Amino acid sequence: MPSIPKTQKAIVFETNGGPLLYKDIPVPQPKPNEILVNVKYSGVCHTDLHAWKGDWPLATKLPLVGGHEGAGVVVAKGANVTNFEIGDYAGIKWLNGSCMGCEFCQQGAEPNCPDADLSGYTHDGSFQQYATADAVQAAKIPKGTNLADVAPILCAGVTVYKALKTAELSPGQWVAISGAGGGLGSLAVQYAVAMGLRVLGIDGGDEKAKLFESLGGEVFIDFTKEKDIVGAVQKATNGGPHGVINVSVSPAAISQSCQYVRTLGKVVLVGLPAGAVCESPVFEHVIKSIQIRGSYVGNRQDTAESIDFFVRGKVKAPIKVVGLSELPKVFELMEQGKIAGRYVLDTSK
Ligand code: 8ID
Ligand code: ZN
Ligand code: ZN
Repeated sequence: MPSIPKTQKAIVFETNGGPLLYKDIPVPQPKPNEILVNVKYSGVCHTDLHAWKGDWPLATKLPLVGGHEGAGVVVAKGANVTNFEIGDYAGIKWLNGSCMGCEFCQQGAEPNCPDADLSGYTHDGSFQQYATADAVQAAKIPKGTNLADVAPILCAGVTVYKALKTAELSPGQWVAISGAGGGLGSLAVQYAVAMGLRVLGIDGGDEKAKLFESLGGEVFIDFTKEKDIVGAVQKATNGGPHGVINVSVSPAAISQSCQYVRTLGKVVLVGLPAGAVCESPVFEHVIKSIQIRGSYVGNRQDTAESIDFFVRGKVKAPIKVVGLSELPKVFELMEQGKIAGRYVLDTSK
């Protein structure tokens, strides 16, 4: 049996927007249905920044340990857990647990459960060295997997994979990724390429343009330089993309996607800017018969499938690894839109 310490390092905040304290806290005890994961690496998702700021209409627990892209090793488990053994690799994801009995859980829409328990939001998450997770929802990660590389798959990967399925596109069709250079976006480009789609990306700056091309994207539009985004997107895709995956944190970019999407196309909403409204002019919406769909992480099957793409080498998030204590700096860069790809925290530093 691995020896489990009584205390551990974590990043904790006591008020939304308050100090991000790097400090020692007790190691949690798994409940009968939970595993205890020694988190080795955790990705930093923009959702963690929303949680810290408290800018969504859903309260976080306080004090809170954020984080929901945790990859690590199972070191203990509750008496009822039969699907994980000590030493297995496991992933902490956004959906920590759900009721499994409501009409949404029963049809596999577990993220939409009204009683969903959320890692790094209503349940202490992966910005600590030891985190608990409901064994039913915890992700299975094959032994031998690189835990730093797989971490971003646990939210960003699952989410964009599900969003692409929600767009119901066929190989050879155009998909636009709005926010293509960020954490979700850079993975969305790769999943889309792996699915045989033609990819147009929108984001800002040369670093993100270069990253986009290195990931297999075909056309990049820089929103900081292009004045007529709608016209440029429609021209490059010969009439507009068949689907749009919105992973930016910009209400204007989201509404714009309803204008440039192709006739009969699908606009998928993923990014969650605070207080945003998606505006679609009703006349064009009807005449073009477009569809706007929300997509929220993924269920257990989506998780397994998205991890499988990673294991088979089809997708790999462009990551930068820094110590857990560096989280405040990562949030600062994220707020400024300066992160190309994903930052991953090493919990040992
Ligand atoms: O299940 C879900 N729906 C889900 C899951 C995970 C994350 C939703 N999210 C949400 C997050 O809460 C956040 O609101 O998706 C959003 C994006 O998360 P992220 O990818 O982790 O954020 P990022 O790495 O900061 O990337 C955002 C990108 O958007 C670009 C930025 O430059 C950055 O690269 N961007 C912005 I801000 N404005 C833009 C614009 N006008 C833009 N790109 C194009 N046009
Ligand atoms: Zn996330
Ligand atoms: Zn439920």
